[in-house]
Amino acid sequence: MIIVTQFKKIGALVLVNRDEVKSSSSDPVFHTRSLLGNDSDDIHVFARHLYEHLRINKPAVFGISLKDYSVKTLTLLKEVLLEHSLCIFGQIVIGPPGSGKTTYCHEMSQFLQQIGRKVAVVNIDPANDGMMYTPAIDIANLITLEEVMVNYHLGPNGGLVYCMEFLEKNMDWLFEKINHFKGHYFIFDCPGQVELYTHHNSVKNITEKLVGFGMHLCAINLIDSHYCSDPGKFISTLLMSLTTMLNIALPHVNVLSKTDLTERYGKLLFHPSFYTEVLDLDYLLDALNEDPFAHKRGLKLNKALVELIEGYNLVSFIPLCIKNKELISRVHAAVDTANGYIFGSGEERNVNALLSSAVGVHFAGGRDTGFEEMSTDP
Ligand SMILES: Nc1nc2c(ncn2[C@@H]2O[C@H](COP(=O)(O)OP(=O)(O)OP(=O)(O)O)[C@@H](O)[C@H]2O)c(=O)[nH]1
Ligand SMILES: [Mg+2]
Repeated sequence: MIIVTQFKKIGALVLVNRDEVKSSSSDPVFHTRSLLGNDSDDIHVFARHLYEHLRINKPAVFGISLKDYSVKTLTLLKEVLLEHSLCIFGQIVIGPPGSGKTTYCHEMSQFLQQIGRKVAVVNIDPANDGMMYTPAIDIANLITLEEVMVNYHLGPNGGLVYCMEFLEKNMDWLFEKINHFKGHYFIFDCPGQVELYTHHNSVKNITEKLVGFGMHLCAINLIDSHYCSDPGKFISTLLMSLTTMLNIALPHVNVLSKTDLTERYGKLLFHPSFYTEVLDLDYLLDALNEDPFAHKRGLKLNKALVELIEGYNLVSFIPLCIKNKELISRVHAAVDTANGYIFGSGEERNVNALLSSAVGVHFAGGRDTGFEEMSTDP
Protein backbone atom coordinates (compact mmCIF):
# COMPACT_ATOMS: atom_id res chain seq x y z
CA MET A 1 0.00 0.00 0.00
CA ILE A 2 1.29 3.45 -0.94
CA ILE A 3 0.14 6.41 1.16
CA VAL A 4 0.29 9.91 -0.32
CA THR A 5 -0.93 12.35 2.31
CA GLN A 6 -0.69 15.96 3.42
CA PHE A 7 -3.06 15.50 6.38
CA LYS A 8 -1.36 12.69 8.36
CA LYS A 9 -4.25 10.35 7.56
CA ILE A 10 -4.60 7.53 5.06
CA GLY A 11 -7.42 9.17 3.09
CA ALA A 12 -9.33 7.57 0.23
CA LEU A 13 -8.29 4.07 -0.75
CA VAL A 14 -8.01 3.28 -4.48
CA LEU A 15 -6.90 0.02 -6.09
CA VAL A 16 -4.98 0.38 -9.38
CA ASN A 17 -3.79 -2.22 -11.87
CA ARG A 18 -2.83 -2.30 -15.49
CA ASP A 19 -3.55 -4.56 -18.47
CA GLU A 20 -0.72 -6.40 -20.19
CA VAL A 21 0.54 -4.33 -23.11
CA LYS A 22 -0.69 -6.24 -26.17
CA SER A 23 1.62 -4.68 -28.71
CA SER A 24 4.28 -2.02 -28.82
CA SER A 25 1.85 0.32 -30.59
CA SER A 26 -0.90 0.18 -27.96
CA ASP A 27 -0.86 2.41 -24.90
CA PRO A 28 -1.24 0.68 -21.53
CA VAL A 29 -4.73 0.53 -20.01
CA PHE A 30 -5.13 1.22 -16.29
CA HIS A 31 -8.04 0.28 -14.04
CA THR A 32 -8.85 2.13 -10.83
CA ARG A 33 -11.41 1.06 -8.22
CA SER A 34 -12.43 2.97 -5.12
CA LEU A 35 -12.18 0.82 -1.99
CA LEU A 36 -12.95 3.35 0.73
CA GLY A 37 -13.73 7.07 1.15
CA ASN A 38 -13.75 9.87 -1.43
CA ASP A 39 -14.56 8.43 -4.88
CA SER A 40 -13.91 11.58 -6.93
CA ASP A 41 -12.41 11.59 -10.43
CA ASP A 42 -9.42 13.58 -9.11
CA ILE A 43 -8.43 10.80 -6.73
CA HIS A 44 -8.68 8.19 -9.51
CA VAL A 45 -6.60 10.30 -11.90
CA PHE A 46 -3.91 10.84 -9.26
CA ALA A 47 -3.80 7.16 -8.30
CA ARG A 48 -3.50 6.10 -11.94
CA HIS A 49 -0.68 8.53 -12.77
CA LEU A 50 1.30 7.82 -9.60
CA TYR A 51 0.94 4.08 -10.19
CA GLU A 52 2.32 4.43 -13.71
CA HIS A 53 5.31 6.34 -12.38
CA LEU A 54 6.10 3.78 -9.72
CA ARG A 55 6.73 1.22 -12.50
CA ILE A 56 5.52 -1.78 -10.55
CA ASN A 57 4.03 -4.74 -12.33
CA LYS A 58 1.41 -5.83 -9.82
CA PRO A 59 -1.78 -4.20 -8.52
CA ALA A 60 -1.30 -1.55 -5.81
CA VAL A 61 -3.55 0.17 -3.27
CA PHE A 62 -3.13 3.93 -2.82
CA GLY A 63 -4.22 5.92 0.22
CA ILE A 64 -4.60 9.49 -1.03
CA SER A 65 -5.35 12.61 0.98
CA LEU A 66 -4.11 15.87 -0.54
CA LYS A 67 -4.79 19.60 -0.17
CA ASP A 68 -5.32 20.01 -3.91
CA TYR A 69 -5.43 17.88 -7.03
CA SER A 70 -3.85 20.28 -9.49
CA VAL A 71 -1.55 19.32 -12.36
CA LYS A 72 1.26 21.15 -10.53
CA THR A 73 0.89 18.94 -7.44
CA LEU A 74 0.74 15.82 -9.60
CA THR A 75 3.93 16.81 -11.46
CA LEU A 76 5.69 17.48 -8.15
CA LEU A 77 4.62 14.13 -6.73
CA LYS A 78 5.80 12.32 -9.87
CA GLU A 79 9.22 13.92 -9.55
CA VAL A 80 9.48 12.84 -5.91
CA LEU A 81 8.46 9.30 -6.83
CA LEU A 82 11.00 9.10 -9.63
CA GLU A 83 13.73 10.35 -7.30
CA HIS A 84 12.88 7.76 -4.66
CA SER A 85 11.81 4.95 -6.94
CA LEU A 86 12.26 1.54 -5.35
CA CYS A 87 12.62 -0.12 -8.73
CA ILE A 88 15.95 0.30 -10.48
CA PHE A 89 16.14 -1.40 -13.87
CA GLY A 90 19.13 -2.24 -15.94
CA GLN A 91 21.00 -4.58 -18.23
CA ILE A 92 24.41 -6.12 -17.84
CA VAL A 93 26.18 -6.52 -21.15
CA ILE A 94 28.49 -9.53 -21.30
CA GLY A 95 30.16 -11.68 -23.95
CA PRO A 96 33.45 -12.75 -25.52
CA PRO A 97 36.16 -10.23 -26.47
CA GLY A 98 35.32 -7.95 -29.37
CA SER A 99 31.71 -9.14 -29.68
CA GLY A 100 30.45 -5.54 -29.70
CA LYS A 101 29.58 -4.92 -26.02
CA THR A 102 30.89 -1.36 -25.73
CA THR A 103 29.39 -0.38 -29.09
CA TYR A 104 26.06 -1.89 -28.01
CA CYS A 105 26.12 0.01 -24.69
CA HIS A 106 26.61 3.26 -26.57
CA GLU A 107 23.96 2.62 -29.23
CA MET A 108 21.41 1.17 -26.79
CA SER A 109 21.85 4.11 -24.42
CA GLN A 110 21.29 6.51 -27.35
CA PHE A 111 18.21 4.60 -28.41
CA LEU A 112 16.73 4.61 -24.91
CA GLN A 113 17.47 8.29 -24.44
CA GLN A 114 15.74 9.04 -27.72
CA ILE A 115 12.57 7.33 -26.49
CA GLY A 116 12.65 9.34 -23.29
CA ARG A 117 14.49 7.16 -20.76
CA LYS A 118 17.15 8.58 -18.45
CA VAL A 119 20.16 6.30 -18.93
CA ALA A 120 23.38 5.85 -16.98
CA VAL A 121 26.09 3.72 -18.61
CA VAL A 122 28.37 2.07 -16.07
CA ASN A 123 31.76 0.89 -17.23
CA ILE A 124 32.96 -2.08 -15.21
CA ASP A 125 35.60 -3.12 -17.73
CA PRO A 126 38.90 -2.09 -16.11
CA ALA A 127 40.64 -2.28 -19.52
CA ASN A 128 38.09 -0.28 -21.48
CA ASP A 129 40.02 2.24 -23.52
CA GLY A 130 37.65 2.70 -26.45
CA MET A 131 34.49 4.04 -24.85
CA MET A 132 32.37 6.03 -27.29
CA TYR A 133 30.00 6.99 -24.44
CA THR A 134 30.73 9.06 -21.35
CA PRO A 135 30.33 6.68 -18.44
CA ALA A 136 28.18 7.83 -15.54
CA ILE A 137 30.24 5.51 -13.34
CA ASP A 138 33.67 4.20 -14.30
CA ILE A 139 35.54 1.36 -12.60
CA ALA A 140 38.74 3.17 -13.61
CA ASN A 141 38.08 5.43 -10.62
CA LEU A 142 38.34 2.37 -8.40
CA ILE A 143 40.89 0.18 -10.13
CA THR A 144 42.55 -0.23 -13.54
CA LEU A 145 43.92 -3.32 -15.22
CA GLU A 146 47.21 -1.61 -15.89
CA GLU A 147 47.98 -0.84 -12.25
CA VAL A 148 47.01 -4.38 -11.21
CA MET A 149 49.29 -5.93 -13.84
CA VAL A 150 52.21 -3.72 -12.79
CA ASN A 151 51.72 -3.97 -9.01
CA TYR A 152 50.91 -7.68 -8.80
CA HIS A 153 52.89 -8.95 -11.81
CA LEU A 154 49.78 -10.45 -13.38
CA GLY A 155 48.99 -11.03 -17.04
CA PRO A 156 45.88 -9.47 -18.65
CA ASN A 157 43.58 -12.41 -17.86
CA GLY A 158 44.68 -12.80 -14.24
CA GLY A 159 44.57 -9.01 -13.88
CA LEU A 160 40.96 -8.86 -15.10
CA VAL A 161 39.94 -11.58 -12.65
CA TYR A 162 41.68 -9.65 -9.85
CA CYS A 163 39.82 -6.44 -10.81
CA MET A 164 36.44 -8.18 -10.78
CA GLU A 165 37.18 -9.74 -7.39
CA PHE A 166 38.22 -6.31 -6.16
CA LEU A 167 34.96 -4.78 -7.36
CA GLU A 168 33.02 -7.61 -5.73
CA LYS A 169 34.69 -6.76 -2.41
CA ASN A 170 34.02 -3.03 -2.87
CA MET A 171 30.39 -3.01 -3.90
CA ASP A 172 29.67 -0.16 -1.47
CA TRP A 173 31.69 2.04 -3.82
CA LEU A 174 29.38 1.06 -6.68
CA PHE A 175 26.17 1.39 -4.64
CA GLU A 176 27.20 4.85 -3.49
CA LYS A 177 27.76 5.92 -7.11
CA ILE A 178 24.48 4.34 -8.28
CA ASN A 179 22.65 6.35 -5.62
CA HIS A 180 23.67 9.53 -7.45
CA PHE A 181 21.65 8.42 -10.47
CA LYS A 182 18.18 7.99 -9.01
CA GLY A 183 15.48 7.45 -11.61
CA HIS A 184 17.99 6.27 -14.22
CA TYR A 185 18.08 3.08 -16.24
CA PHE A 186 21.49 1.38 -15.96
CA ILE A 187 23.58 -0.29 -18.66
CA PHE A 188 26.71 -2.09 -17.46
CA ASP A 189 29.56 -2.52 -19.94
CA CYS A 190 31.53 -5.63 -18.89
CA PRO A 191 34.97 -6.98 -19.77
CA GLY A 192 35.46 -9.40 -22.66
CA GLN A 193 36.69 -12.49 -20.87
CA VAL A 194 34.51 -15.55 -21.29
CA GLU A 195 35.69 -17.35 -18.14
CA LEU A 196 34.25 -14.52 -16.05
CA TYR A 197 30.80 -15.56 -17.22
CA THR A 198 31.07 -19.30 -17.75
CA HIS A 199 32.62 -20.44 -14.48
CA HIS A 200 34.25 -17.72 -12.40
CA ASN A 201 32.03 -16.40 -9.60
CA SER A 202 32.82 -12.69 -9.31
CA VAL A 203 30.50 -11.34 -12.02
CA LYS A 204 27.77 -13.66 -10.77
CA ASN A 205 28.31 -12.37 -7.20
CA ILE A 206 28.39 -8.76 -8.37
CA THR A 207 25.06 -9.17 -10.17
CA GLU A 208 23.58 -10.95 -7.14
CA LYS A 209 24.59 -8.01 -4.98
CA LEU A 210 23.09 -5.56 -7.46
CA VAL A 211 19.84 -7.52 -7.40
CA GLY A 212 20.00 -7.50 -3.58
CA PHE A 213 20.40 -3.72 -3.81
CA GLY A 214 17.00 -3.58 -5.54
CA MET A 215 18.02 -3.72 -9.18
CA HIS A 216 15.94 -5.58 -11.77
CA LEU A 217 18.67 -6.84 -14.05
CA CYS A 218 18.80 -8.69 -17.34
CA ALA A 219 21.98 -10.16 -18.83
CA ILE A 220 22.64 -9.45 -22.53
CA ASN A 221 25.09 -11.95 -23.91
CA LEU A 222 26.56 -10.72 -27.20
CA ILE A 223 28.03 -13.36 -29.49
CA ASP A 224 29.72 -12.46 -32.75
CA SER A 225 27.56 -13.94 -35.54
CA HIS A 226 30.58 -15.00 -37.58
CA TYR A 227 30.53 -18.19 -35.46
CA CYS A 228 27.45 -19.22 -37.45
CA SER A 229 29.58 -19.79 -40.52
CA ASP A 230 31.25 -22.87 -38.98
CA PRO A 231 29.14 -25.71 -37.48
CA GLY A 232 31.82 -26.66 -34.92
CA LYS A 233 32.20 -23.06 -33.74
CA PHE A 234 28.45 -22.65 -33.56
CA ILE A 235 28.13 -25.69 -31.29
CA SER A 236 30.78 -24.30 -28.97
CA THR A 237 28.98 -20.93 -29.01
CA LEU A 238 25.76 -22.65 -27.95
CA LEU A 239 27.53 -24.47 -25.17
CA MET A 240 29.22 -21.27 -23.97
CA SER A 241 25.90 -19.39 -24.00
CA LEU A 242 24.17 -22.17 -22.09
CA THR A 243 26.95 -22.32 -19.47
CA THR A 244 26.81 -18.54 -19.09
CA MET A 245 23.04 -18.60 -18.63
CA LEU A 246 23.28 -21.28 -15.97
CA ASN A 247 26.18 -19.60 -14.17
CA ILE A 248 24.98 -15.98 -14.18
CA ALA A 249 21.39 -17.07 -13.44
CA LEU A 250 19.69 -13.80 -14.41
CA PRO A 251 16.89 -13.19 -16.90
CA HIS A 252 18.87 -13.56 -20.07
CA VAL A 253 18.84 -12.38 -23.70
CA ASN A 254 21.34 -13.87 -26.15
CA VAL A 255 22.21 -11.71 -29.12
CA LEU A 256 24.04 -12.59 -32.35
CA SER A 257 25.93 -9.38 -33.06
CA LYS A 258 27.37 -7.85 -36.25
CA THR A 259 24.89 -9.62 -38.51
CA ASP A 260 25.88 -7.28 -41.34
CA LEU A 261 29.25 -9.10 -41.42
CA THR A 262 28.09 -12.72 -40.94
CA GLU A 263 28.64 -14.02 -44.41
CA ARG A 264 32.00 -12.35 -44.88
CA TYR A 265 33.42 -15.38 -43.09
CA GLY A 266 31.73 -17.94 -45.31
CA LYS A 267 28.30 -18.70 -46.68
CA LEU A 268 25.80 -19.92 -44.10
CA LEU A 269 24.77 -23.55 -44.49
CA PHE A 270 21.24 -22.93 -43.23
CA HIS A 271 18.62 -20.22 -43.16
CA PRO A 272 19.44 -17.54 -40.53
CA SER A 273 16.41 -18.55 -38.44
CA PHE A 274 18.16 -21.89 -37.90
CA TYR A 275 20.84 -20.04 -35.95
CA THR A 276 18.60 -17.58 -34.13
CA GLU A 277 15.93 -20.07 -33.11
CA VAL A 278 18.44 -22.90 -32.60
CA LEU A 279 16.31 -25.39 -34.51
CA ASP A 280 16.99 -29.12 -34.97
CA LEU A 281 20.72 -29.41 -34.25
CA ASP A 282 21.00 -32.82 -35.96
CA TYR A 283 21.58 -30.83 -39.15
CA LEU A 284 24.70 -29.39 -37.57
CA LEU A 285 25.90 -32.88 -36.68
CA ASP A 286 25.33 -34.00 -40.26
CA ALA A 287 27.41 -31.07 -41.46
CA LEU A 288 30.19 -32.01 -39.06
CA ASN A 289 30.04 -35.67 -40.10
CA GLU A 290 30.64 -34.63 -43.67
CA ASP A 291 33.91 -32.95 -42.67
CA PRO A 292 36.69 -35.32 -43.92
CA PHE A 293 39.03 -34.06 -41.19
CA ALA A 294 36.60 -34.69 -38.32
CA HIS A 295 37.80 -37.24 -35.76
CA LYS A 296 35.41 -40.10 -34.92
CA ARG A 297 35.66 -39.49 -31.18
CA GLY A 298 35.03 -35.80 -31.75
CA LEU A 299 31.78 -36.67 -33.51
CA LYS A 300 30.60 -38.62 -30.47
CA LEU A 301 31.44 -35.66 -28.29
CA ASN A 302 29.56 -33.28 -30.58
CA LYS A 303 26.52 -35.56 -30.44
CA ALA A 304 26.64 -35.55 -26.65
CA LEU A 305 27.01 -31.75 -26.58
CA VAL A 306 24.08 -31.27 -28.95
CA GLU A 307 21.93 -33.53 -26.78
CA LEU A 308 22.90 -31.51 -23.74
CA ILE A 309 22.04 -28.18 -25.41
CA GLU A 310 18.74 -29.53 -26.75
CA GLY A 311 17.95 -31.09 -23.38
CA TYR A 312 18.07 -27.71 -21.65
CA ASN A 313 16.25 -26.03 -24.54
CA LEU A 314 17.22 -22.59 -23.24
CA VAL A 315 19.40 -21.00 -25.91
CA SER A 316 18.09 -18.86 -28.74
CA PHE A 317 19.33 -15.56 -30.20
CA ILE A 318 18.12 -12.21 -31.39
CA PRO A 319 20.06 -10.91 -34.41
CA LEU A 320 21.61 -7.47 -34.14
CA CYS A 321 23.37 -5.14 -36.52
CA ILE A 322 24.16 -2.11 -34.45
CA LYS A 323 23.20 0.45 -37.08
CA ASN A 324 19.74 -1.05 -37.56
CA LYS A 325 17.25 0.69 -35.26
CA GLU A 326 14.58 -1.93 -35.84
CA LEU A 327 16.89 -4.68 -34.61
CA ILE A 328 17.97 -2.56 -31.63
CA SER A 329 14.31 -2.04 -30.83
CA ARG A 330 13.76 -5.80 -30.95
CA VAL A 331 16.55 -6.36 -28.44
CA HIS A 332 15.23 -3.54 -26.26
CA ALA A 333 11.74 -5.10 -26.22
CA ALA A 334 13.16 -8.51 -25.26
CA VAL A 335 15.24 -6.99 -22.47
CA ASP A 336 12.30 -5.01 -21.08
CA THR A 337 10.21 -8.16 -21.05
CA ALA A 338 13.00 -10.15 -19.41
CA ASN A 339 13.65 -7.75 -16.53
CA GLY A 340 10.03 -6.69 -16.11
CA TYR A 341 10.55 -3.05 -17.05
CA ILE A 342 7.32 -1.12 -17.15
CA PHE A 343 7.24 1.51 -19.87
CA GLY A 344 7.24 5.14 -18.81
CA SER A 345 4.46 7.23 -20.28
CA GLY A 346 4.77 7.81 -24.01
CA GLU A 347 7.73 5.45 -24.51
CA GLU A 348 5.85 3.08 -26.79
CA ARG A 349 4.78 5.94 -28.99
CA ASN A 350 8.34 7.30 -29.08
CA VAL A 351 9.67 3.92 -30.22
CA ASN A 352 7.25 3.91 -33.14
CA ALA A 353 8.11 7.48 -34.09
CA LEU A 354 11.80 6.67 -33.92
CA LEU A 355 11.48 3.56 -36.09
CA SER A 356 9.35 5.26 -38.70
CA SER A 357 11.94 8.03 -39.03
CA ALA A 358 14.95 5.67 -39.13
CA VAL A 359 16.88 6.10 -42.36
CA GLY A 360 19.46 3.97 -44.09
CA VAL A 361 17.95 0.60 -43.28
CA HIS A 362 17.12 -1.51 -46.30
CA PHE A 363 15.25 -4.75 -45.98
CA ALA A 364 15.73 -7.05 -48.89
CA GLY A 365 13.95 -10.07 -47.44
CA GLY A 366 11.44 -10.75 -44.68
CA ARG A 367 11.68 -8.81 -41.46
CA ASP A 368 11.71 -11.78 -39.12
CA THR A 369 15.28 -12.98 -39.14
CA GLY A 370 17.19 -9.74 -39.47
CA PHE A 371 20.59 -10.85 -40.50
CA GLU A 372 20.31 -12.20 -44.00
CA GLU A 373 18.71 -8.91 -44.91
CA MET A 374 21.45 -6.92 -43.30
CA SER A 375 24.19 -9.01 -44.84
CA THR A 376 22.97 -7.83 -48.22
CA ASP A 377 23.39 -4.22 -47.12
CA PRO A 378 26.26 -2.29 -48.65
N1 LIG B 1 30.09 -4.15 -38.75
C1 LIG B 1 29.77 -4.08 -37.47
N2 LIG B 1 30.75 -3.83 -36.58
C2 LIG B 1 30.41 -3.79 -35.26
C3 LIG B 1 29.07 -3.99 -34.81
N3 LIG B 1 29.08 -3.91 -33.46
C4 LIG B 1 30.35 -3.65 -33.10
N4 LIG B 1 31.16 -3.58 -34.16
C5 LIG B 1 32.62 -3.35 -34.20
O1 LIG B 1 33.27 -4.43 -33.52
C6 LIG B 1 34.48 -3.98 -32.92
C7 LIG B 1 34.50 -4.38 -31.46
O2 LIG B 1 33.46 -3.70 -30.79
P1 LIG B 1 33.50 -3.37 -29.25
O3 LIG B 1 32.22 -2.68 -28.95
O4 LIG B 1 34.74 -2.67 -28.86
O5 LIG B 1 33.52 -4.84 -28.65
P2 LIG B 1 33.65 -5.27 -27.12
O6 LIG B 1 32.86 -6.51 -26.96
O7 LIG B 1 33.31 -4.12 -26.23
O8 LIG B 1 35.19 -5.57 -27.01
P3 LIG B 1 36.02 -5.90 -25.66
O9 LIG B 1 35.56 -4.92 -24.63
O10 LIG B 1 37.44 -5.69 -26.06
O11 LIG B 1 35.72 -7.30 -25.29
C8 LIG B 1 34.49 -2.46 -33.12
O12 LIG B 1 35.32 -2.17 -34.21
C9 LIG B 1 33.06 -2.12 -33.45
O13 LIG B 1 32.95 -0.97 -34.28
C10 LIG B 1 28.05 -4.26 -35.80
O14 LIG B 1 26.87 -4.47 -35.52
N5 LIG B 1 28.48 -4.29 -37.09
MG1 LIG C 1 34.34 -3.29 -24.59
